[in-house]
Amino acid sequence: MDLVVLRLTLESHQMPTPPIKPLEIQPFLNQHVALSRRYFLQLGAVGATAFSCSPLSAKESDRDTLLQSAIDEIESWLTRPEDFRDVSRGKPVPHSLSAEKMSEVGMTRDSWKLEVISDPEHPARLRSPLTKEKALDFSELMKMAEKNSVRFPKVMTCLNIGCPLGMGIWEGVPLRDLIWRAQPVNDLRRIFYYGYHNDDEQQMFRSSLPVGRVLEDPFDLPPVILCYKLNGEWLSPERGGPVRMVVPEAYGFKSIKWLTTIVLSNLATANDTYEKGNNDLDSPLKTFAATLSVPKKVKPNNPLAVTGYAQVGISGLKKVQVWVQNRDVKPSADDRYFASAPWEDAEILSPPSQWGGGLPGGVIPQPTTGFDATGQPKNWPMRLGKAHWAALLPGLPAGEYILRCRTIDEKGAAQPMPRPFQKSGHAAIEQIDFRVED
Ligand SMILES: Nc1nc2c(c(=O)[nH]1)N[C@H]1C(S)=C(S)[C@@H](COP(=O)(O)O)O[C@H]1N2
Ligand SMILES: [Mo]
Repeated sequence: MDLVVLRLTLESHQMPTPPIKPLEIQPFLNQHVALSRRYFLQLGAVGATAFSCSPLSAKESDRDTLLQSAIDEIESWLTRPEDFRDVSRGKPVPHSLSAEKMSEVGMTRDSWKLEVISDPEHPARLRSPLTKEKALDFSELMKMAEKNSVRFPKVMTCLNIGCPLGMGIWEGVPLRDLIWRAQPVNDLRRIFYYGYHNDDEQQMFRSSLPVGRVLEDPFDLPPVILCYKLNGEWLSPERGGPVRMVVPEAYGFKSIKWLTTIVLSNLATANDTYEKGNNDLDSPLKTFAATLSVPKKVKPNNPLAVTGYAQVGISGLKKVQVWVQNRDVKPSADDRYFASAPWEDAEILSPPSQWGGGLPGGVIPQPTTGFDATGQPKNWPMRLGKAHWAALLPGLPAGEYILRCRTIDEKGAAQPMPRPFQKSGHAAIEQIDFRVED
């Protein structure tokens, strides 16, 4: 609960994203999966080219033990549903209600109902709105799922927090399948939707999409879904169950939890609750990197192992790079994003041998977008997912240093470009201080 309150305070005051320090991250890494050595076969070779004085070589058996043990501590690729960071508004937050109350207000699979209605203010013409008596219930949703359901991996990230909340495989029915049930015929330009909000208009958290995004999937994106499972398990109340919206390419605020109402509208502009607070409502996920572990103190001339993650945004991920700056050497003031610094490539880790996240049987469910029939990824790293990286930095003389990491996306843009503004999602270059001393 305290955590929830903290997040909400952060959000409502629109504070800058807090830098992610290794110590703060630790509590969230509740499920370190010991990744098998065999899996990182390729790493040695990549590492050796990254740092010329690195003791790495192309042979697995020669893999630097310092780096390997740092890699062994990296969080799992998928996050257990209960380990997601929670961003939920409401007094009380709906997932804290008693079981009895939840069943009274439709927050259980047995009691859930979803209405699809026309916007009274900007009506869309519908032949068959799904109002009160005709509202969809969970068993009907499951019937739709038998005909057509999808699963895709996606990282959930709050536009205002920056550090991903969790990585999941989300399962659901394409929203458009439901929209067609309402038989829209005309005057439909936007779809907005909201969830249970303690029956208090003031607490409503609403999001919206242009109808075109719902009816068709541009740029090979997965569809927008009515999501009922996460990592193979029924969606918990905390994650927005029984049903939440999940918008693959969007920041978290588009993925409304405890979904109750879908409104088909002829409104031509966005009307998301997140508009308040100066948020950029049309921003797809950005690519950026951050550290997971950096030693605070190192002995002179001893190599340091550094690990981290990258959020792979809409423009993909080509590289993760790191740069160590001696505090005594000031970078040039007109190079805001350190574009001319001597960045070195880190290693983007291969797919893990264990996915984590509490997947039943530990296997990727079949079929899942982006994975083949044997449960292996078709491409790596995966767009809209997470990737992990590691680097072995050469030993340094005594002094105070700043470690920075950044991504290069598939278009060649170096973080925080091409979209550096904070209100379209976090992409600022992280900086971590460390000291080299005896
Ligand atoms: N009904 C409702 N849905 C919501 C929210 C909310 O407060 N109420 N928060 C949104 C925001 S801002 C984010 S970032 C994500 C967080 O999802 P998570 O709590 O599952 O990590 O949920 C979104 N869906
Ligand atoms: Mo958010």
